Amino acid sequence: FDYFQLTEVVGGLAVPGTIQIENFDAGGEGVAYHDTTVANEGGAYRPTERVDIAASTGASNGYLVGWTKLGEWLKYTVNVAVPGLHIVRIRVASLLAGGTFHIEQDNVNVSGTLTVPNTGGWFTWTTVTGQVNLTAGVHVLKLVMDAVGVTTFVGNFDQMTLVGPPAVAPEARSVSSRAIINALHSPSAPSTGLTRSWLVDVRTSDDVEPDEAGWAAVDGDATTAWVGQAGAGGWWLAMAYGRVLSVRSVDILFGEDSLTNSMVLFSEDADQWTNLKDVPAGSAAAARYLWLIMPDDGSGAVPSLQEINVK
Ligand SMILES: [Ca+2]
Ligand SMILES: [Ca+2]
Ligand SMILES: [Ca+2]
Repeated sequence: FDYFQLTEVVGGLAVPGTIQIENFDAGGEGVAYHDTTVANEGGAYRPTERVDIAASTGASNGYLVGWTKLGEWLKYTVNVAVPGLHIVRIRVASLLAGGTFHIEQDNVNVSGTLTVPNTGGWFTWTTVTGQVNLTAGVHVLKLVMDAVGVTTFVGNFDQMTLVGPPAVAPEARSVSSRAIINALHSPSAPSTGLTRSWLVDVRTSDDVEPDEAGWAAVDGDATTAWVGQAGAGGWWLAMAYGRVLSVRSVDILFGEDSLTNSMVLFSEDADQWTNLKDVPAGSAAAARYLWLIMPDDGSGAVPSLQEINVK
């Protein structure tokens, strides 16, 4: 056995960040988790806990939580850095159609119903994506199993990644104060995107103020790129425009070896965000803010964004 060494997590697991499902809180049955069978059915990692953990080479950290049944739950004490919308990505697997689950913060359902799809195998992983609105500070997240699938289990769970909102919400700034930017984004300049001239602010997860690096991803020059600094949990790049735009597509030119798994959210107020992929084909999104999110895929790759074209 690889015996689990519980290291005290001062202030909770970091959010944004990635949480291994097998790293649920200490405290045992009824306190840190509820599991319907006394044994750890997989026998791995934390053999004295009831939670069913299996060693699996394809799972992040080498372990998964399986044998998940109706009513079971797991708690994670977390420290949320920035309040607001977070993208949650849960890595799951199921031989056939799985069941449903949800995520609570301090016993309030914040995710709505999430479903484990048929991934074709117990060790064939996919990522289920949802949105959760979180309160900042030290709180308890709870992963709750709601219904089993045809397999009689909810599914296998590997890890959960939470990507946070921009620490500083993008705000419209005067283009005129940025001579170079103004030139690059002037309506008369060559432009592949109709909205380039309205772009007034770019912020990134590098959290540098003022954050000029992100402009390399929108300067109309594919030879320059924003390369995200190495970090845990994921990266984001937020763009603010001087007015509400009609956005039909966002084309992203990635650099070599870039992380490419990304999601684009849009908003009129930088408060309520909608996934661009949820906009029906042929329709336009009313967007003043765009928020590109790239979760860490564990491969060591970082995002390299040569150009983002909004059309
Ligand atoms: Ca058990
Ligand atoms: Ca179980
Ligand atoms: Ca894991």
